[in-house]
Amino acid sequence: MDNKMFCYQCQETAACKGCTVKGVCGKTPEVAAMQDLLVYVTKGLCAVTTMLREEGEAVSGAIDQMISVNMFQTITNANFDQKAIENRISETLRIKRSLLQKTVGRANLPEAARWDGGRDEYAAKAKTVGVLATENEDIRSLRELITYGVKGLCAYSKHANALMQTDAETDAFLQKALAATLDDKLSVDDLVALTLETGKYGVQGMALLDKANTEAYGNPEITTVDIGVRSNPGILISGHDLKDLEMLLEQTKGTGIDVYTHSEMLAGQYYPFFKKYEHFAGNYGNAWWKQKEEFDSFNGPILMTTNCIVPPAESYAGRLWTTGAAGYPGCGHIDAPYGEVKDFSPIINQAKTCQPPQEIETGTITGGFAHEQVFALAEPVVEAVKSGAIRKFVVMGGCDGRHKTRSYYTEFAEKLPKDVVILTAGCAKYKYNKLNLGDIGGIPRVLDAGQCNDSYSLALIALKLKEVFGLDDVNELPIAYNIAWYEQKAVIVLLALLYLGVKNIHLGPTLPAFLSPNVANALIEIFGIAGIGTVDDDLKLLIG
Ligand code: SF4
Ligand code: SF3
Repeated sequence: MDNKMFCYQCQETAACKGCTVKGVCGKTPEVAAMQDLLVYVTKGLCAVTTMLREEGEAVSGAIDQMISVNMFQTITNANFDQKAIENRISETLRIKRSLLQKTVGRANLPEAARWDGGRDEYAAKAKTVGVLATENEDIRSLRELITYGVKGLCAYSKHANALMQTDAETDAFLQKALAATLDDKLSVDDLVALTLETGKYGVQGMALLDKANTEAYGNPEITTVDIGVRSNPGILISGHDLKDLEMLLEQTKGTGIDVYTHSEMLAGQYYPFFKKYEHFAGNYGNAWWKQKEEFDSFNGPILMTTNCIVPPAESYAGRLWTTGAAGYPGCGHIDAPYGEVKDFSPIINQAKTCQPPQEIETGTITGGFAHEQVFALAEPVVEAVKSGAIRKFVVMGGCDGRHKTRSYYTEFAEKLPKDVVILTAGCAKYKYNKLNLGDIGGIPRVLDAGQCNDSYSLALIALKLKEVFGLDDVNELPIAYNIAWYEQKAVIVLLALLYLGVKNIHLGPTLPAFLSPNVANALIEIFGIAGIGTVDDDLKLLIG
């Protein structure tokens, strides 16, 4: 076998098996290799920090944050910049070198913790440390399931960190979990237990981010968002980082530039804090994978604060900017340490030279149904369930993607009986949020809580309903789960739902390639996880 690379971490992996020549996402073998090495040295650093904690030594917050950003950089579509990734490897090795000296038991650490090397050695080392370095396919599957869940958790931690919120327990856990994926002594059973524990910290990590977001910006509230355009030049902000949105809105005040949200940043529109900015325009476009056409017609600069970047067309590459964990070679990157203001003036100056956005849609969409807003509506919702006006809820959150098979989700939403309400979060909603599915006695049939991390809200809503209806088990609720996944944030959301005891989740459009047949069977047996079938069959199965 002569693979140029091997990556199977996302739903769009080649032939549902693995990208071996070039990523379907556009990742080159060289970038894939450096991401493999970054994951490896970060796991090595985690083995060191975990040992230090066990030996009673403190680990600084700066190191916790570095580990989260390292893992975030390797999430699908986050960072395509080989140099930036190599710099992270060098910096990680530098930090590890000094920490290693402080450990008493360093002779017992795994090879990843002790390995060191110069840049000229990175490529050769990367070849030996990728996913396929673990031979047993079940151990490999569980190691990767944990690693991908932790990547998602790191992304959410990073956003909370940007708002100066941290949770030392979650950081210690995620580092312990990454270190454990290097440990050849752990059995399949040990790794299964660690997978479930990762879900527990997934809940904790999403709770931290929810607290960070709502303390800074208020609780999301019902909001009608314009999807048309205004007449000023604009800046389009995409991704998940609300702190970046705040800084951009602050710096564009009074400049004659409007700020529009794209894809996952749509949720920024729902927070009360951002409504005071008059130049905060509507949402432009759809989910991440449509950006090639939409970024072209937007005409102004685009700021990617996180995943998901599609390799840009020449027509707008000069207008694409990145920040934080995101990166693309040749595109401008703006950053600052946590707690400091990023200087977005190069983007603002560029916007002043650009034409206003070209209109691609008109109308509005409604969202903002995170936990507090839904709790405020609890009475009519509960009444509607009791009277039978609402027969069922179906959670259709998660990710969107470019595969044609994802039209399943549009069709599923369209064909749902009129007494069923969709609960959603993440960019999966773009498959049905413009269908005008109507309302049930004033309750919209699509309740959008926000970003993928706001799946936490959906869990709180389910727990609240369980309490109101006096049920013992969350699975007794009239809620079905038909979740779409694409990248690793969806993996931590899935593990969090499993930890909360949710059963019979349908996951599509395909099951993860990184689940070995045995691991997939275990998930099916223990949790009733299933793939998707035809729309009509699944409607019968899930709705009845
Ligand atoms: Fe392939 Fe997905 Fe990995 Fe990209 S992230 S290389 S598409 S598996
Ligand atoms: Fe979307 Fe990437 Fe996953 Fe955050 S933006 S849900 S795909």
